[in-house]
Amino acid sequence: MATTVPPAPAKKTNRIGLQVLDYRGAKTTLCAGCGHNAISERIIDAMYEMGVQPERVMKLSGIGCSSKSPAYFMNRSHSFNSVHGRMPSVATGALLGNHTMKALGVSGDGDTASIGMGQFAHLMRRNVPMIYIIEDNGVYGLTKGQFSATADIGSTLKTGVINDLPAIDTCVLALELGATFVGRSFSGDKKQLLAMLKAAIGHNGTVMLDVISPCVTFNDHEGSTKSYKYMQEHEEAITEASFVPHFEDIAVEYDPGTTYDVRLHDGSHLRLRKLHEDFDPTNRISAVNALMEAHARGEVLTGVFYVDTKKPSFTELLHLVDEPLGTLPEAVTRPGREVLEQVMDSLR
Ligand SMILES: Cc1ncc(C[n+]2csc(CCOP(=O)(O)OP(=O)(O)O)c2C)c(N)n1
Ligand code: SF4
Ligand SMILES: [Mg+2]
Repeated sequence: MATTVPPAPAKKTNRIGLQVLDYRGAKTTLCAGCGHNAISERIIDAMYEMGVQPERVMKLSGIGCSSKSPAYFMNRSHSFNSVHGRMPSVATGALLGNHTMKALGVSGDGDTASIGMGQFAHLMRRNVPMIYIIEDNGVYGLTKGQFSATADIGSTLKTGVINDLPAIDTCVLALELGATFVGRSFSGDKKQLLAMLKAAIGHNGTVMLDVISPCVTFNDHEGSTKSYKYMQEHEEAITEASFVPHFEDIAVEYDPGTTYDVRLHDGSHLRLRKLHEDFDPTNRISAVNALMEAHARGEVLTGVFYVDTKKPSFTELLHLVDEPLGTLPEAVTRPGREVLEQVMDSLR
């Protein structure tokens, strides 16, 4: 008797026909339970769900466990693992070479707030159109757990050493320096982080996301303020982010009194429900105040703190031609002797 084999179930694909597998990378070599792995998973989900073409993405990083993580997602994308703290200048150069690419930078709290501080400041100030993620664990994980500049004062190392220097708040800094999308999340908060990453993909300007990402090997003990337990007890969300991508119908009801609707560059909508009454995510001063007040209460504020969709990005300010500089033909980029002579004549 002939047997009929049931057809294999259709593989789930996104709006550009790719499977989630097409957004994966190499198998992680980070410690099991490291917050950085959870962030890589959310990046995969966000890029897949937004239907971003992996070949149109450049992944950039510095040095650290966090900076290794781009190897563990999107292996069809372009990647550049740069020098410690120098990812911003590599990213700026790469984007000037091809501003049609989506740039995603992954850094660490050491990579950003110690050795990379100068470069970070100028990236924010220029509003370079890229997503800049700090995988923030308060320590130099790769070099075995020394305190970083984002470690809170009074926080202890496993060895009992107490941190006696104040922490740098990278979100307050990014706000002051000019980033146009600033937020903080927690690697353990899947829903919040995914919504923020999807909105980040739709923004045109610098997105600075500080994601608390516990280091299970060196900084997840009692006394650490960057541990899973501390975050579970002290996380205080200021906004609840939901997201309507540009390819979906936006007719979802919301109350304009309590929710901001931000239309992003790609036509997507970021809906921010205010959880604190007088908070305004379009006001930098309000965002800085909220962060400082929460810090004084010992809370870790999360959510999107600030969005500005009007400020021109660095590539817009430079009035770059539409065609990427990197693919312009030599005849255009090297005008030749006659043109040079005309210029010289005009100066005589
Ligand atoms: C120029 C230079 N200085 C110092 C180092 C040593 N080093 C490697 S990674 C690192 C810190 C990494 O910390 P972080 O950026 O927080 O990443 P994590 O490992 O915690 O994810 C340091 C100091 C280096 N590789 N290069
Ligand atoms: S040492 Fe810490 S930061 Fe590095 S992989 Fe392990 S848990 Fe993650
Ligand atoms: Mg670190």
